[in-house]
Amino acid sequence: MKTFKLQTALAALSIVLLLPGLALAATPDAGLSTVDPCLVTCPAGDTDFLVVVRDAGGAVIAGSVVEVDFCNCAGPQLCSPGGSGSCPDGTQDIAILATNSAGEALFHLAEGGDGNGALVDIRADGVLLAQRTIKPMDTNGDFVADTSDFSYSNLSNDYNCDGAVNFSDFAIFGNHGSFSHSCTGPVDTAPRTWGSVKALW
Ligand SMILES: [Ca+2]
Ligand SMILES: [Ca+2]
Repeated sequence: MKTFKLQTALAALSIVLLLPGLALAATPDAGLSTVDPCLVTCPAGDTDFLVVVRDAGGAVIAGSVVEVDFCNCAGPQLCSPGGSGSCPDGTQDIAILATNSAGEALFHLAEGGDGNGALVDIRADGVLLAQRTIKPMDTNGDFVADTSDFSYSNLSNDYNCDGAVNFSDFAIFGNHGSFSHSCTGPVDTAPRTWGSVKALW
């Protein structure tokens, strides 16, 4: 009898443990998920781009695989050796990160160039959440942000995405371009396996 009770208890416990798994299988909802309105990048990878993934009920999804996909942009965009995913042209220009328990994926995208205005796709578990154009500190694509990259006539320098380039944008740019920020390391934003960490050494 005791064995039966133990088995019953273990079965009930298994069901409880499986419930969070059911939540992980929820489908991301583009309308209720949140994607930062501005995709601001710097080769040094010291800007933030936040994605919060929610399902159709508005609940956050933990463990959702979020992709920031630069494949529509011609040529390499992410600092060498690139992101976690490959594009059809062979570049490693897809950054991948899983959401935490709050449904958040916070990217620090080490990137150069404005992608010629091409749209960057942001997906979660394969669902397209939004598209953004790049607002890069390095507008001329030499993977260095310096004073040659800012112009009041270039909308790529609109770092607060208000539709105009003015001193507010220059103030943001100054924290990067004034210091000649360049690529400082791998851009890979996905959690590394021990094997890939060892491969770096
Ligand atoms: Ca540059
Ligand atoms: Ca602006």
